[in-house]
Order: sequence, then structure tokens, then C-alpha cells
Amino acid sequence: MCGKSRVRPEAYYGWALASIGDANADGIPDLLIGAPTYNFEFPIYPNTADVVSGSTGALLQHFDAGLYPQDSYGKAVAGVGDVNLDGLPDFAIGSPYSSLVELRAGEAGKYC
Ligand SMILES: [Ca+2]
Ligand SMILES: [Ca+2]
Repeated sequence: MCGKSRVRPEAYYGWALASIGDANADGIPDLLIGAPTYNFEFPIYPNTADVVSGSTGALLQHFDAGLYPQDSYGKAVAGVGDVNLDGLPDFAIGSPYSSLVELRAGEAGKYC
């Protein structure tokens, strides 16, 4: 999924930010942005994390995840380098209320 990054104040978009390296090979470091929405009564927005271009702000990769709407997926994010040695930066996304950390590999062809 590619396009303009989304801004949803109710989603706590930007609660966590991390530089993950140059995901789309344009020479500019890119960002991983967490949106760990949690509203225990009305979980309207899913917990998400986005990879966005550091040069244009365009959405490069999007993750809807979390086992439960209340697990705060994206409350903690980090670049972890190129763990699988494929030349693309990899990253971690935490879900503190599920006690999980998801390791995501950057994927060729996913980026704009
Ligand atoms: Ca880049
Ligand atoms: Ca990699």
C-alpha cells in the first residue's frame, strides 16, 4: 500500500517514532510511526504502524495488527538494522498490553 500518510488524532498517530534507515533506497532515511489507539470501551481505530518516506512523508508500508484492539500495537517501535541481511532495513513493533514484540522484515517491492 502506498500513498499519503494518514493523520488521525484519535489514533495517537506518532506516539512512537523510529528512524529505520533507507527503506525505499532513495538515499533518505525513513520513519516507522506507531498509532497505538486504545479505547477500552470503543476501539474505533485499529492499532497500526506505518513506514513513511523521510523525504516526502508518503506512506510506504502499513501494518494493521495486534491480537486485540486494546493491545496498543505500535506503542513502541524501533529500527533494528538489517537483521536478515537482505539489504533492506528491518524493524520491531511492540504490543505492550499483549506482551508481544513483532519483528518485521523490510520487503523488496513493498516500497514506493
Ligand atoms: Ca528513503
Ligand atoms: Ca532486512
